[in-house]
Amino acid sequence: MQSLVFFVVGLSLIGSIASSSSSIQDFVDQLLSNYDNKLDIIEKNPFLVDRIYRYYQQTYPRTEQSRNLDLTILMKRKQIFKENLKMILAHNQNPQSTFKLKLNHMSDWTDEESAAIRAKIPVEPIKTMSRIDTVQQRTLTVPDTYDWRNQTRVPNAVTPIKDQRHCGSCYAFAMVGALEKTYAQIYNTSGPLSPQQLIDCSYESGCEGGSFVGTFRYIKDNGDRLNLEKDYPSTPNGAKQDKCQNSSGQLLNYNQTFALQYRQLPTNNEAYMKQTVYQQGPIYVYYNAGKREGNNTILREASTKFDHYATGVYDVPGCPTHENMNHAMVIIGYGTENGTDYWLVKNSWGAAWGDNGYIKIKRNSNMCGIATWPYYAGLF
Ligand SMILES: *[C@@H]1O[C@H](CO)[C@@H](O)[C@H](O)[C@H]1NC(C)=O
Ligand SMILES: *[C@@H]1O[C@H](CO)[C@@H](O)[C@H](O)[C@H]1NC(C)=O
Ligand SMILES: *[C@@H]1O[C@H](CO)[C@@H](O)[C@H](O)[C@H]1NC(C)=O
Ligand SMILES: *[C@@H]1O[C@H](CO)[C@@H](O)[C@H](O)[C@H]1NC(C)=O
Ligand SMILES: *[C@@H]1O[C@H](CO)[C@@H](O)[C@H](O)[C@H]1NC(C)=O
Ligand SMILES: CC(=O)N[C@H]1CO[C@H](CO)[C@@H](O)[C@@H]1O
Repeated sequence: MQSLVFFVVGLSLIGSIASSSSSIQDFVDQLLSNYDNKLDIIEKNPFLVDRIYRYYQQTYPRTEQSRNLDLTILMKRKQIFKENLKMILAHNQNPQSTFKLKLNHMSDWTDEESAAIRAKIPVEPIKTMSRIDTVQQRTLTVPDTYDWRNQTRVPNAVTPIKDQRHCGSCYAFAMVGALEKTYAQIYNTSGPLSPQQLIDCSYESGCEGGSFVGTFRYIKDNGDRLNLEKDYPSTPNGAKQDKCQNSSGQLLNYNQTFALQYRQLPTNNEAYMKQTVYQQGPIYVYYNAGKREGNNTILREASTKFDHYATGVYDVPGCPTHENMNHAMVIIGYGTENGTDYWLVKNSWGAAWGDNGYIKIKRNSNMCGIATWPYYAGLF
């Protein structure tokens, strides 16, 4: 009987909330706020799932190209959406968790679509020994909390969130994120740099992935030059273009005293990473963003939770630290929230993802390999 009553309540709520601008997660939370057995309600009311999913589709309409009217695909998407909805509701009920999840534009993506924005990162063994940062301990005392978005040492060191779209080009976005502080330092203005130039011109693998070292080498070979994003814009869907459109760009050095260089940080040394983030600027990290194909439970968990992260400190115990490194992001700060140390990380999946495009990832436990292969680049 309860579910029948619920239907009526649910439908009237849909009518009133759908017209406001509340997020899909707020919508669901309000809809289910009076129920303890949220998962049961979802499981027993297919009609309710239909209505929530319809609201979701209105919130995130698909573009013409990706709209697929094939009924089996539509049913499959709805099933994926339902599984994600249940996973999110279950996670958010856990009072022990240090973070919350939310529905977003990725909540009905197939495994293949999720895989497409993950990249193949060529493993870079410690072959470039000369580039390893050998200052094993910086002696500097650094603040306990730091955020490169708010500081005054180098105004505009962090630019607005970008979106790599359906392309495994995180490596290019992370590279520009790591260099934009250097641009701001040289030109004293905000300089969103062009990931598209790196995707098209660097001889890395376009939307199939690439490496820090490969993209850095391209910039050096290009005379320390990289275009601003406005002069070399991204393609509408993030895809690689057939040829390099413009290999000129802004000079990323000042004078003979300092050269544009990079260093790889010693692996799994987060105290040192913290000092480096404060002293040098944002750093580039490889990361295990999970995987849904196959039967690896922990990788699947790391994938679905990462995709739906909302707020708090992300922590998936047991997330592998040396395998499945398939993403690159930029650490732009660090701190402690409710007793849990975190890295403040800039992603390139748009501002609708995560906490306005950012994520706090647990610090001092090499969470998902964040401390396995860190790099920084700049003038020194
Ligand atoms: C940098 O730009 C800011 C604002 O545009 C200006 O106030 C400041 O004087 C500039 N600093 C230098 C060193 O040119
Ligand atoms: C290439 O980009 C530069 C800005 O970096 C611009 O001045 C130039 O006109 C562009 N060239 C072409 C052929 O688009
Ligand atoms: C290069 O720039 C640095 C930082 O602004 C400055 O200290 C140094 O004197 C400059 N060197 C030359 C040769 O201009
Ligand atoms: C995953 O497990 C299911 C059932 O246990 C099995 O049918 C399937 O073949 C497995 N898939 C892979 C990729 O191992
Ligand atoms: C910190 O913990 C308190 C009590 O558990 C909770 O109410 C609060 O939301 C938490 N703060 C953050 C930022 O997660
Ligand atoms: C500590 C602090 O003030 N952090 C702020 C830095 O700036 C971002 C946005 O630019 C805010 O969201 C943070 O709260």
